[in-house]
Amino acid sequence: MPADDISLKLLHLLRQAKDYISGEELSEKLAVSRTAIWKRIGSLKKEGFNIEASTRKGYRLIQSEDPYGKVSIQGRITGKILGSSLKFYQEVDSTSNVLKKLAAENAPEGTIVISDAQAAGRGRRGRAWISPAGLGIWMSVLLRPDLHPSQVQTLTLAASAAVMRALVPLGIEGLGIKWPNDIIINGKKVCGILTELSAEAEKVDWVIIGIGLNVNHDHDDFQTEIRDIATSLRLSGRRDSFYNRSEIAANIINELDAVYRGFLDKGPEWVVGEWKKWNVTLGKRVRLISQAGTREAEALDIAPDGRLIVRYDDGTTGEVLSGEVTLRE
Ligand code: BTX
Repeated sequence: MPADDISLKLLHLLRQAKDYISGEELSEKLAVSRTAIWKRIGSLKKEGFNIEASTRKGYRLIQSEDPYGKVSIQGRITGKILGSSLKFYQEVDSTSNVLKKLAAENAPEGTIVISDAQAAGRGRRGRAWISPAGLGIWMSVLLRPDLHPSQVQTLTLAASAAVMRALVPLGIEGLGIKWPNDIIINGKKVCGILTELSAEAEKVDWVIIGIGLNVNHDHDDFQTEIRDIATSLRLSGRRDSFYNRSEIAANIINELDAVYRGFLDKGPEWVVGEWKKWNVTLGKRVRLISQAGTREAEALDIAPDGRLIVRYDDGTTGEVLSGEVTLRE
């Protein structure tokens, strides 16, 4: 039995027991040595679970909200592909960088890296993604789809649709997706998605989807340069208590698993349909900023490969693969 599985089952037994349960009983039920139990208890405590140990009576879990960590997240994963291997860190430079190294060492599809903080979180085009400890979800997911590189943009749409499916039940007003990769609440960015790939001419080797979600930030937790453009779930939703990051991270993983499988089974049109349910871009006037310059247009539709279809002011239409979009009312 892999170590992770023992930790999950151990936690389950401690929860069920509600009071002390002896090391002996745990070791019998899990069919591992008492030393193995003792080691797992140590790592659960390190993750932040409040477990009391008594030489006479055994172990007891003081029930409280789960800490943010590997076991809390993994215990909620129900998907088939994503999360089979999950690595959790307190701080890394960037979860996508860590995962790139694992991808180069042949890590399997579905491997996930999450960190409580990132010292050098990355956005697109060399921009920074500010990722302090204790406040957000910073995670990267490894996919190995059998795709042509030109089809990968649809996966960015799949990821934003999945994040929306996980956030909608929280009941926060004003949530929407701005093409291609921003999740916004009333115009402010709450989540950014960075898709990176490695491919040969015709075939993708891996795709890494990096998701950064601001969860429990208060106004002052944002650095001044992004204070006016950024928001968090807590700032826009339930102000009086903290959101459970383990639960939200697991929900995002589970939804991404479902949307990814939908993409593989039903095709890109289905993903675009999911994405459109929450888009705030189509039908709006947009300002397109690309290397070629800035142009205004009306956003008409999304092509199955993820391109934005627009009508320029001179009446011609075009398809935009990437670039910045500013919504104009
Ligand atoms: P982006 O290029 O669309 O957005 C980056 C811009 O967003 C920055 O220039 C800044 O203005 C603003 N910004 C920076 N930090 C935040 C924040 N915390 N909240 C809101 N706005 C912010 C978006 O890129 C893609 C971000 C992906 C981040 C994930 S986290 C896990 C993974 N690891 C990693 O290094 N990146 C990804």
